[in-house]
Amino acid sequence: RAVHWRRDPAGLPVGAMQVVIVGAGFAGLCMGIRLKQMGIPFTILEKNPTVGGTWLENRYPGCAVDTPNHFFSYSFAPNHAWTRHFSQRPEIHRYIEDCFERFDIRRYVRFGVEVTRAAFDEATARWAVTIRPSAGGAEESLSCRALVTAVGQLNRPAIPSIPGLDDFKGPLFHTARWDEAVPLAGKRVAMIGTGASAMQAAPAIAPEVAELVVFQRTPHWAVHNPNYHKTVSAGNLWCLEHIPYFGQWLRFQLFWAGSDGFHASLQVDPDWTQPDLSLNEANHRMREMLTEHVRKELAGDEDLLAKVIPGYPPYGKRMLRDNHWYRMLKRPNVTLETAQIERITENAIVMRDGRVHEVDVIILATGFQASKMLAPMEIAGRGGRTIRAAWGEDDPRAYLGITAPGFPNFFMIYGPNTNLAHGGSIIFHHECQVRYICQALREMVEEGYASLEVRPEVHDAYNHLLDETCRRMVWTHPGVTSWYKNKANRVTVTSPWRLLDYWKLTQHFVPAEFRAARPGEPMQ
Ligand code: N01
Repeated sequence: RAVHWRRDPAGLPVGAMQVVIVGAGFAGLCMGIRLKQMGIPFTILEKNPTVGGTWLENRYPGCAVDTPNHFFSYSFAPNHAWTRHFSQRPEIHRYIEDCFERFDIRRYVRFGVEVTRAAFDEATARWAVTIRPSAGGAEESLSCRALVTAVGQLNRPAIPSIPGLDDFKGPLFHTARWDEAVPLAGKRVAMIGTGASAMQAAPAIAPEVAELVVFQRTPHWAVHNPNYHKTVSAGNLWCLEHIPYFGQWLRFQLFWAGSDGFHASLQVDPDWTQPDLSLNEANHRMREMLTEHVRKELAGDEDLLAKVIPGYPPYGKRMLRDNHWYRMLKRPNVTLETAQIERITENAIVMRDGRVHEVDVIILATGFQASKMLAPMEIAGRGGRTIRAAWGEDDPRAYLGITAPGFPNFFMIYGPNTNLAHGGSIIFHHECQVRYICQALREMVEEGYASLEVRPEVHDAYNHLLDETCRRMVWTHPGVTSWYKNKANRVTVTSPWRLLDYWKLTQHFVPAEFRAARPGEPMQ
């Protein structure tokens, strides 16, 4: 629905609502499509030379999605031709590219520019956005009424501070910066980390390398899904193509499973008798099911089994999908190393117990700096106060994960506490956030507001409830370390709400929760 451009007695000129979106991945594209449909002018700024965000940057072998694709795609752009239930990176990237073309968004994107700083000017109620070419060069400033960040949470690789890392003479790279020029065939390869990236990359390279040493600091739980490696059957493709609403029904089922499915198993039962291992009955049943799968896969290798069964409850860290991980560990050319790394030398990784693994290549599957949200951009709100000052080093907070007091006309997609850790599609979350932001912008245009800012008490009450809810969930379990939390053990990244709850929370923009001002007037 296009915005009804009310003739504005307060003087906000028609067309004064220019929006800058930072990021041309799934989230930025979604925002652009909706703004275009509303008739609101916008520009998307993208640091890379083309679209795709995380699906452009992560190019490691085996890179794929682990949310079913019929849900991990836009509700308004269903793709009935997914070849797999869990598609590989190239097919997902093609889908994103196709949407950019189909909705004619590419011409709104400025590629190869990084936003270094955005500052809100209270006199004009506009954001001044400073950009510079990604390849280096002179800075430039853009002005807009509203700023929307769509930069994701998982875009700055976490490089571990292992002593001697810089001494290594061979190739060394992070999974999200995969060096395709480095041949791995016949090489001795070290992979540090056993999270979602390693779970996909290691089994993909294991058959070609001479030796693969996987360095596991903590084991992760991984679930078996019979569809994970399957292509979509001809029967399903036919149904998707020919039966009305079949695609929506499939999507709804996946939504419902992600919404309700295992949410109960994440809640701490204070009376539970084995709190180290599980949280409640449902969580314990999950533990038994997962353990049974690993037992079957490792058939009798008790040493390996003892190393890979986590000591913390299921869902404490992100639940992985078994990508033939356990079978890979049984390969004769694969070693699972669980001792602590002491240091790295020019050609080896030395363990704390003195053992040495000589390797040719080191791959860091060590994750991302998720809690340092929006970094390295500097966002300065009212009074010049930066978001870093408001959040500290690693304590991001926002109302609904979208907006923060002191930062008028500023909206985030995939902001604090919006990551999904219990099933569901992050694209669904993006769509909830985009719909909410569009309603806020519509409110501004139709009411002639120059600025709009969430009330601090609304923000604080929401975050209080969120913290209380997270405290009763598996992520704050004392046996669990993860990137879902900051150094103070507060969950900053992940959403505690079921999909349905978040959909309801963001369904209607409530004007009373915001302060607003028409041009030249004080905030009310
Ligand atoms: O990163 P991670 P990831 N010494 O942080 C270990 C998304 N994603 O890139 O568990 C030794 O999960 C660390 O050990 P520990 C998805 O949301 C999605 O794998 O902290 N080890 C851990 O094993 C995912 O959750 C897909 O003890 C060190 C690993 O490195 C998120 O990205 C695919 C270490 C990091 O795991 C991040 O996944 C891929 C050190 N100093 C990624 N530092 C899909 O399928 C860290 N580790 C959609």
